[in-house]
Amino acid sequence: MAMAIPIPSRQLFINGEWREPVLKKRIPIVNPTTEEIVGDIPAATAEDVELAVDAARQALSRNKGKDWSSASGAFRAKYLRAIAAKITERKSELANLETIDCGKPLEEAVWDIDDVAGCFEYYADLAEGLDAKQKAPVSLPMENFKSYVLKEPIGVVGLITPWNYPLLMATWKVAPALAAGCAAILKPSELASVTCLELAEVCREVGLPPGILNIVTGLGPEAGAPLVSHPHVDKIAFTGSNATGIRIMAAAAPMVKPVSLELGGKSPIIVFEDVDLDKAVEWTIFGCFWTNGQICSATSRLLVHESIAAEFLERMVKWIKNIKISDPLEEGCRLGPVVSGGQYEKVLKFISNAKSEGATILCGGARPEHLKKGFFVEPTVITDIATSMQIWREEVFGPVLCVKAFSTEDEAIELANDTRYGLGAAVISKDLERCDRVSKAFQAGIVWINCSQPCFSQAPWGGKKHSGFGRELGEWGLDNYLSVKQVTQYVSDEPW
Ligand code: TXE
Repeated sequence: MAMAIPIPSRQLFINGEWREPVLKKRIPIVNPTTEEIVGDIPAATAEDVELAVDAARQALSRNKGKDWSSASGAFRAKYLRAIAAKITERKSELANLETIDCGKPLEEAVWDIDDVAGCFEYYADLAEGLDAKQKAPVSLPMENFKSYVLKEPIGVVGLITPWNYPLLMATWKVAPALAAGCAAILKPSELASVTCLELAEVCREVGLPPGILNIVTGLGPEAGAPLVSHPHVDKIAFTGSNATGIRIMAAAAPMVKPVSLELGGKSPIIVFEDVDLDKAVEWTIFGCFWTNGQICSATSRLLVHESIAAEFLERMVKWIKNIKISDPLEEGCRLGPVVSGGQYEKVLKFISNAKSEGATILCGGARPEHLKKGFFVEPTVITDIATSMQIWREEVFGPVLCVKAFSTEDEAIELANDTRYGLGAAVISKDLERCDRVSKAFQAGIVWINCSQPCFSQAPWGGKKHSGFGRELGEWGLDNYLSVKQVTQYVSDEPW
């Protein structure tokens, strides 16, 4: 088993320096595996947010012409690559910290940190590519005019992130924002900020110009809300709950401040009758129980064809019984604790509500008997579900899979789309024409065929309906932080 490493004691990161919060408050860090307090993080308030926004503003107006936003993309790319290199250098330490902080299996945390480095590298490439795309001509129908487009950084951006992939979700925002030439203030989740504070240390070590990335940890209403309502923050990018997303959108509205929102989901996975059963079982389990079920795109509603449903469920339950649930630092662990006591209570409440509404708990549904401490919930499969039940309609954000059988493709699609959310959706079938039809019919921003959850920095990520709007990753992720300026010139000597 890997040894837990001590959590570094950090301050807020403002203007390239560590800075104690003005009100000197701190928030304890609880290890979800042991329920012990293992450190604390600084708790920023509006006073600290003010300093961070000011630092970001100044960073963009310093050395006009040679500053971060007007320098070449190649200049910014050097820093992004240096950050990626440092992160790779510290990979095992960062993964260990992530596991202690949020409870995800160490092996998964290692993959996350690899993805973090990869994402910084990817946006370094796109930053370089931006240089060639400046002054992109627009063809006009009149010869006496010529027009081109400038892509300019939006300015100072506020990035508010969740706890399920603490450093990776921060990176999905920080890397493109910096690549675009913005200055950023990152507000990670108070439930898992440790690795984001280490990102601050990485930025300090690589000599990122002061004020370009500021990191203010703290509670949502105390540190997040002032960022949203600050008149000098030009854009907010948010990943988190639907309720908080709505609050953020409302708070940004009076300033006509752009927001991009990624708000979770209740994603379906459709398994047709022609599948290889074991492969389909594996993807279904991976799609729902990966990261302890705490994934915004988790395919947590299984729709399985009635002709294979009984056999499929039998194999799935057998498979689930072999999932190793343990201290996430232990080798081979596949399921650790959920992130906090609050989340643990919430998940168990969802399960007990499902029971009282008449659903059947096919397996799991409680704390594993062999673990007396920690916020552990067994992988849970629920059947006999009516579409009116809470468990079918609301995001659980824990290891809980809902199952319904279907008889026709149309019925499967109708059930799949029977949700206010629209983030991910998966279809498993050997009939690729059918997969194609179903992909088009899904009301979702991300569709997986014959898999569930793989995610690449190059492909767009985001949802429809109540799952939010705006796309992260890929070129779309960079566009999130750029504004488009049309420049049109009259080029004729003739009078107009
Ligand atoms: O989320 P919040 P929480 C879902 C999941 C989970 C539930 C609650 O169902 O059980 O949300 O988790 C900051 N102004 N998801 O409470 O509140 C907050 O500090 C500005 C799905 O952690 O949405 C944190 O940094 N910011 C999700 C971030 O918002 C505010 C991932 C997310 O917290 C704020 C996480 C405010 N008024 C939870 N209030 C996904 N889509 O992946 C809070 N915050």
